[in-house]
Amino acid sequence: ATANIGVVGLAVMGSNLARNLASREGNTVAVYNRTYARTEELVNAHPEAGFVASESIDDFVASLATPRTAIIMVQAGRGTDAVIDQLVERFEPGDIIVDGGNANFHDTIAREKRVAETGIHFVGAGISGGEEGALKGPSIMPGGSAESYETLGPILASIAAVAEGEPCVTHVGTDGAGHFVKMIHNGIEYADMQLIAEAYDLLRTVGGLEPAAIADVFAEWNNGYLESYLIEITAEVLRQVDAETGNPFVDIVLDQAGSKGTGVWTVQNALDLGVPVGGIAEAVFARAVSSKPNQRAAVQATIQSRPDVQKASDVAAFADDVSKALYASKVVAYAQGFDAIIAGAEKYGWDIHKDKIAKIWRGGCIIRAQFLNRIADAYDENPDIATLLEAPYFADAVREGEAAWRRIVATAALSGVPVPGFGAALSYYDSLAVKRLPAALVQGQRDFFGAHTYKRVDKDGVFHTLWSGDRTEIETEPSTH
Ligand code: NBP
Repeated sequence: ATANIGVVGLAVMGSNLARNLASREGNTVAVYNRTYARTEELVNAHPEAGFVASESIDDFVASLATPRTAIIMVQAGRGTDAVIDQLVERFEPGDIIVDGGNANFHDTIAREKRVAETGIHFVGAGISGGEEGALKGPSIMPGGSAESYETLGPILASIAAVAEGEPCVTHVGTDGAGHFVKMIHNGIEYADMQLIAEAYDLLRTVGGLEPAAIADVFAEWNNGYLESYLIEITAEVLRQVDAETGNPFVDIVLDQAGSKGTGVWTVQNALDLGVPVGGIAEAVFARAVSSKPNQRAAVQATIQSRPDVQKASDVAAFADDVSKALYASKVVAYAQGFDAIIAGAEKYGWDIHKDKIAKIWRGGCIIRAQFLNRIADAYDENPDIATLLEAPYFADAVREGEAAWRRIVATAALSGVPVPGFGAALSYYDSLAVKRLPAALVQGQRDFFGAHTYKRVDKDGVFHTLWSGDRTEIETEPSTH
């Protein structure tokens, strides 16, 4: 037994993670893949890594020093379960199995329970950053027991991205906490991407700018408060020219966005938790709408004319408005994502430190940005704030951008530019900001058709109006006083 860490599953993610591990001093990395050819390919291509390769799972397990630690990087779902079963059969109490794939956190909770019964630790670890992250340093969100993190923590810290001197890894919480937080990360990523796409659409349609000019705008934004990996790569994508046609790359790509499901999971779970995540949900829906060519064509065929675009007269001022609307909408999306984390932590019993989550997202992952420091500061200052929008920095940012935000949503509506992200974020903000909501009328409707009862603004108790009778009010539950 010579290896201190093993990797099972050597497709793109696993082989990159194994190479990352092997590049860190002190690690000897055992590798195993169901199909041996893949193992051979990796080992031959990277002799410098000094991999300990095994053709059989038995040899792989034997090559691990005790307590054994193995990271599974195989296809989420059945592949993961198959490997867990193989390892559980051969591991001993105290050994650690890590699932680094994109598992659904409900599966992780069930797997942890099943594996923990054998005395073996099971850690579901969200790993973000794609193949480059896996190789050069991802953001890592491990769940599982605190005990297993004592062994695993230093290994993960050695391969994680580093942001401002700190490794982008923290023990998120027990059992499925890591995969839950990874799921929310992906939901926020959907929202961030959609908002950026809407900003591009506005700059092009209303601002009249060509993709290359918009790339310049984004590159400039990347030097300011919007600085982020996603803004940076957006500029690169917009600058790209198609070699075949000479057209902007963005114009030759079919406008139907795909998704792999983690954004959908975020919204499904937010619905279950009763957390409004409209900014994230609209981003998921926007991809779904884009991928309905039949419905789009059907509506387009019925249209006589489209609204006149309210062309921007001062493009620089318009771009400034768009950047403020983008920032305010982004703040809302992140606030909603963190609300979902808070609700998940409460429901599933996780002691999640919001400031630490914001910090481990500063490097290695897709939503990496300086901006996350502001979120970390806000929760560090007061972990119990009701919403990020209450934190002084964000309250100020939204206040400063508010007028621009409204102008942009109004201009988009008048011009017929779809802004589901900007619009949902602004409506959410207004819903929190307005003194009275029409929810009072909804309560009245519910009481009318379903006797669902209501509370009054002026006294305690629960009431029902006899709508089909003489319409007098009765108290259905006595007041607490
Ligand atoms: P894939 O998701 O394409 O899975 C291929 C690997 O799974 C191969 O090693 C394959 O072995 C193995 N495998 C399968 Br399929 N069924 C198996 C079984 N029943 N028993 C044992 N091994 C099995 O690999 P990937 O794209 O490298 O992704 C790995 C994990 O990382 C996935 O969970 C994925 O969702 C996640 N991921 C994360 C990111 C990110 O940014 N965080 C990006 C991409 C992927 P074989 O060679 O014998 O077929």
